[in-house]
Amino acid sequence: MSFLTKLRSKFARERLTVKIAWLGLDHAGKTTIVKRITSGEFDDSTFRTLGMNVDEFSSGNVRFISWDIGGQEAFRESLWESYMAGSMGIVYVIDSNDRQRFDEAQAELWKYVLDNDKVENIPILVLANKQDLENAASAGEVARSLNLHKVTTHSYAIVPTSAKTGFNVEEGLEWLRQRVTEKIETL
Ligand code: G3D
Ligand code: MG
Repeated sequence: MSFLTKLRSKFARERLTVKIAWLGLDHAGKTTIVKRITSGEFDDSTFRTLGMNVDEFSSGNVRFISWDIGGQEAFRESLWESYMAGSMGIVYVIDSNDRQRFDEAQAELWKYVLDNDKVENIPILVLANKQDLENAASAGEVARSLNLHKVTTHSYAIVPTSAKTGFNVEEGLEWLRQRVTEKIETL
């Protein structure tokens, strides 16, 4: 067995600990999704995230250290870049019901993540959240608004979710778990 093969099977057996960063405008639902993952329930008493929350949760063989960063403008400018450093995945959350802010969400995603030389080629999971709301935009509409078809530098997926009902939250996380695991195995 070659050294690399041995290393890969060691990774497959062992738990990987991976930092991920949650990004997206304020009120998109980041903190509520993290709460849903860690508690399995919808908690509508989340307070506005001032600064950041750090949580841990597991999916399969991966233990995620999750950094949920306040989305307010003051935080975005000063904290996003430094908090993204060392992340092996980014979750970008959109309020699919707030079409008025799609342009702003698109500009932020491209400025801080996709057009940012300092962000390495790490997988990006886009969550089109709040799908339980009647007028929520579909994942396709959100993808078009974010210009995701122009992404060539990162592997990405867009998944419609609801932190309220739990719809697709685990599926989204599973996509990220697979991408992160693959990336580590090809190192
Ligand atoms: P943020 O961390 O991205 O800033 P929050 O966003 O998690 O604080 O959520 C902002 C508001 O959206 C919260 O409501 C929260 O309950 C709500 N929310 C989050 N996800 C969903 C969802 O999937 N569906 C619905 N219907 N609401 C959601 P409040 O009322 O506390 O502002
Ligand atoms: Mg928050």
